[in-house]
Amino acid sequence: MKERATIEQIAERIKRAKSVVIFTHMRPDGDALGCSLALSFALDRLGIEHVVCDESPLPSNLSFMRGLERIQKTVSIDADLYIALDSADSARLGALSETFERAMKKRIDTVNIDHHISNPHYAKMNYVRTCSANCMNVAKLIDALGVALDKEIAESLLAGLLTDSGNFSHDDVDEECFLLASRLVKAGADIRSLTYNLFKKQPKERASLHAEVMSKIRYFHDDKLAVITISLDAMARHHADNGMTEGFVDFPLNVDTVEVAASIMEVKQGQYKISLRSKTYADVNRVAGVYGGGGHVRAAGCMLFGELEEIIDKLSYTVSQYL
Ligand SMILES: [Mn+2]
Repeated sequence: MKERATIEQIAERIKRAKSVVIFTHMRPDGDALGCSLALSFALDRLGIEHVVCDESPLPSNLSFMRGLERIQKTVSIDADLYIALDSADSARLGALSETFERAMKKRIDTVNIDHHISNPHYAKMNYVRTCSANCMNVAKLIDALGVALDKEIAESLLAGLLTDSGNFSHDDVDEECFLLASRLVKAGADIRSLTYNLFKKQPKERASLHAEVMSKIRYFHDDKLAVITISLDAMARHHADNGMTEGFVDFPLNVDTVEVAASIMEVKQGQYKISLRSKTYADVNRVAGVYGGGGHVRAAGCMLFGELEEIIDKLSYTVSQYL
């Protein structure tokens, strides 16, 4: 039942569909929304009835994306084709995974288009190709459907490509990324506004909290470890909420001498959430592991309990073992 399919075979199946449901993963990011909306715009051009479904509330930082209003929480049409995009397994669809799994047993065809190497080919037709962003796979599909790139499609695809390639900075960025970006810009995508919305825009509360936190970076071990602390008191004074500290830890990591950066965020009195990043060699997954946390070699986290200065001492000692 579970087959590999070519993009052309999937395009043919879509053209024969009476109606389609497009699914993407829970807590969607720019790539998930970008490739889903781009395919939705392409199906509009072909006059194919469809809906786009995602179980999660849409992230406020992506509210600038065009077409978000078409995303529904549940399947409202009787479709003969279900397409999952950017979802490494069907469980990633969250509450909608049951709907997708059930379709496999009914007479509804399922398609899985993804770029994660771990994807187990969970649909009837599967196109899994490792690349920077799933928008690169969906761009191929839109080409195979014979739909020309226009501004709406191009901006959706470029939002995804920028997001998952880390603004063209990750290891897997290759010639194909730039060739696609070039086509998307030619088709009318506004790279300046996309880059601003995805990577630079912030509320003033975040800017002032950022300034205070970064003015107090502490360095240890010949400036190879940098530590920032974010207290509940500072959050309250700047009227900031938790989501606003996203990305704070990258700032001390970019200091030229620093190999490991740690952000220590107060969750409640005596409890701190630690985020760790490393630049080139230190394994912060193992640092976090010492305290029951984990993650990846370059990015990991854990929870620590106690008094702040004791926590900094402990953490600093543990990090020194990996520097
Ligand atoms: Mn992705």
